Amino acid sequence: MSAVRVVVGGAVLDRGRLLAARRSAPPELAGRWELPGGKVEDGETPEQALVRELREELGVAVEPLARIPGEWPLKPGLVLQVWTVRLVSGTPRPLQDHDALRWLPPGDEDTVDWLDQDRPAVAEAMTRLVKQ
Ligand code: 9L3
Ligand code: MG
Repeated sequence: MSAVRVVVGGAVLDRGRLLAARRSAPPELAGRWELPGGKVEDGETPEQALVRELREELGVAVEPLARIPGEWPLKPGLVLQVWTVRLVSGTPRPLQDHDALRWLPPGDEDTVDWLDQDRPAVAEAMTRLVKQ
């Protein structure tokens, strides 16, 4: 039995808005919106994976800020953890796995069709945005 694999998601907060990314793959998830990120690789910390994934997927440098408490099962053996992150450099572009990006101000979080597992962390990220 291998340990549960962690998928990290980044709640990118910038200028009072939260970044939402629309998946282009796999087919069963295409069109749904998520906090960008992906699987932690062997030998990586979750924070390192987050920095790598957001560089690969969006072409930006980010700094993890804080873990959003909680853990959300994705499928057997895979759980989602989420960190708030700040943009250090670059402008996010959908380089891989996404075909659209949106910056959502507080109140607009329900205007995109989030993946179910992302919704609790999105709600919490929005409350942190308001307090920023
Ligand atoms: N997933 C769910 N919410 C997220 C992320 C980044 C990922 N915020 C799910 C979608 C896939 C799995 O985790 O089933 C692996 O993600 P990826 O490596 O395809 O991004
Ligand atoms: Mg990904």
